[in-house]
Amino acid sequence: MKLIVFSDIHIDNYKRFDKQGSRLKNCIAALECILKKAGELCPVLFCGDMFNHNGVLHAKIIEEVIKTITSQNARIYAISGNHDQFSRQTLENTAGSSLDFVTRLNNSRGNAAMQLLNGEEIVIDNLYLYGIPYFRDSKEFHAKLKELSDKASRVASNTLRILMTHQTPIGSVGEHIPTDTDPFDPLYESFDFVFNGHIHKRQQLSDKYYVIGNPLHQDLSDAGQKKGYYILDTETRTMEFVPLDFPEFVVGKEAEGSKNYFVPRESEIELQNIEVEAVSKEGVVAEYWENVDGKDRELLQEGINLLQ
Ligand SMILES: [Mn+2]
Repeated sequence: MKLIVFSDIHIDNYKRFDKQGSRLKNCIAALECILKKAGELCPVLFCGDMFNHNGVLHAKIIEEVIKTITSQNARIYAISGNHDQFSRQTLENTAGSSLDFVTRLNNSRGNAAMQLLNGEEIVIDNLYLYGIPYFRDSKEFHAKLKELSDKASRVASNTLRILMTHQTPIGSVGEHIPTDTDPFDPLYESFDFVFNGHIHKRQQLSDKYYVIGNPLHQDLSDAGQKKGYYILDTETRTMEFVPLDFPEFVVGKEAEGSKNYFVPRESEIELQNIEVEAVSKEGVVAEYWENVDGKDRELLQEGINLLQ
């Protein structure tokens, strides 16, 4: 059997670099490419962040996503990422999730089947699949990981055990950014593969631990990276990266005839008469936050509290 694995598509009607809805169209086209490749027989694993704007889903976005999933008769197994969630995931409470709406709406319509995993074990032929939605609290994530690791360790070893997560593993980000799990944690030993979302740069962190990455460029932090998705061959247990061809963020001067998004180098931005206002520390953090993420107000508040 083959499995398609993708993550962090962050579907939204972006305004920057948009030409008459082109950015949303590209997100939907990428989703369609991936689901088309899966065909009717091959299950698709999705590691979180289907949507970009926490708690806000335009009707057009919902309609486009569901139309694409139903038209491709896709069978999708997913977990909620932080951007899908609009309330906090804890051990006691399942976070509210845009992906949950879309799953229910989708399953009421036709042949397509979506399933959102929330810490349970499901069996597909000879495959045991586990999924943990995004947890902000690393201790709670660890407790859930332990529970599933114990479950997976009791499964016969000639089966394939796959775990999906949406966290920040050691080795995936710069040393100053906090991480919340170690790819070499012995709890991962019960699984044959771990597919993690959240971090948009794809990386293999151990023989089994893969950061899947996003399938198309979202912003300047993607510059220089080739994006796409993975195919897992469950017989040979090998992963193949499949690149996708969508517009990319590029630092530098606009090249004529290119579909890419060009962001001028800082030195090329003309300095105008910028009046420097007296801003508070909080203001600086809030503005930085708007630029890098801008959605997660709860986390922003935590950052500001930390400053005070
Ligand atoms: Mn993401």
